[in-house]
Amino acid sequence: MLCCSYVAVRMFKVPTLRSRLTTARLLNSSVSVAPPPASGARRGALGALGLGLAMLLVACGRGGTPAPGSSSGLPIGAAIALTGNASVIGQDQRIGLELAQRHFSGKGPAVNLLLEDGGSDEATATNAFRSLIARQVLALIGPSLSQQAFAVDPIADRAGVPVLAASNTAKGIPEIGPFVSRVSAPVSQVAPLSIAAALRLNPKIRSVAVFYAHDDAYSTSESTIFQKTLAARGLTPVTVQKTSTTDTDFQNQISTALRLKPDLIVISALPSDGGNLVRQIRELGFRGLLVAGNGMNSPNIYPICQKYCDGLLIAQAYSPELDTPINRAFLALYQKQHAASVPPQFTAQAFTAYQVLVESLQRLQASQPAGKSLSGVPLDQLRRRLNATLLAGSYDTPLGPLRFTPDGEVLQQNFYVAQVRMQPDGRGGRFQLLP
Ligand code: 1QQ
Repeated sequence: MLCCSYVAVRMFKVPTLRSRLTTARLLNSSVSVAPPPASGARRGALGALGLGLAMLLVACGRGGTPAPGSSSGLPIGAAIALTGNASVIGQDQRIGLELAQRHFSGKGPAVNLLLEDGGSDEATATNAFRSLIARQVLALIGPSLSQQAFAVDPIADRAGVPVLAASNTAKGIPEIGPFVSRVSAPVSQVAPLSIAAALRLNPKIRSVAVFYAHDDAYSTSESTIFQKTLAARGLTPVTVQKTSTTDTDFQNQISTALRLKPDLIVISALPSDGGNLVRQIRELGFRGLLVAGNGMNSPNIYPICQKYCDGLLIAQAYSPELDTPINRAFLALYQKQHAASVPPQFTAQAFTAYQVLVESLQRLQASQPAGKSLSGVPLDQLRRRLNATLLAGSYDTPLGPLRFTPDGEVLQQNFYVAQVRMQPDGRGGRFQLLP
């Protein structure tokens, strides 16, 4: 999948997007590959290898997963977790991107979405980012985890490639650099809501146990916010248990916590460690309220915690009930494929990230002199203009109206809290929004 090495692409000098797209079309490839210019001497030597490398490029072009129905157009890369712990979330994101492609197809400039597996670790995300940047994308969506973003966003930022995060919620993501922004609201805005909901459901809560995955940036960041929110309510945790995203057995930490008789347990973890933790907490007899964070914000946790997912409180940056034309259209597209269920938050956020990029490209196209298409603009200039246009725009999205601060932090208005309701057999469930 990641065969498009820098070596392979260095031989062509293709300064504009138009010539790059032409190259791709000539190669009968569904992807677009444009290299940085080679030096004069080197160019001569490399020229002799043209045919062979052109064939290699065709092969490499098949490496990423071109989105269905988008074999040409302005290239946008997406690196999301299709493997590993966070693939539970990546599956939701992939659906959001596919629905957005369908929705925006034929509206504005054609986009060619290049999807790569960003995995759930830094190394896989780095390969995906490097590969997509080498394929001369205008912008990147991803990676799935903040832990990965802190490793890979600086690579894109240094290369002048805009990164729009669709699910990175840790503190400090937009501050990585001027080319980094996000549509995923930060933990500081979202996480306190689930604590408030728990205290509304049970005002008698006095004693709280906190668990968090200490080796994950989002989990650490969110837990800090959870603990601050609790402290502001006069609730200092009776214990703070550190876990790891690779743990599967939590008996020791749970037994320690349960001896302190908590009324509430608050968890920041990724889907599979978090799902196992929830299941084991219930199996060991805890009956109180459980708050989980964004890492468990997907119906794909059901097979992990099964009937024990029931009752989990999770704050949301998306409501399927939002009654706007764009959300109704998104919901209808989703329900065509997924019958009676509603889109998960990560699906809505991925759709939104794609929307923001497409609408920014539309605005850029509209600002071009008559008869001049964006594909004639030099790539580095187009990326810069795309970033500036994106940050300056307002968007009516399934998440509601969105804007950005000059730093790239999302400005979103509405957030919610859901409670997971499982069927008694534990096979299915739903995220029910609390009033
Ligand atoms: C982050 C997150 C993850 C839980 C989303 C996939 O919020 O890593 O920032």
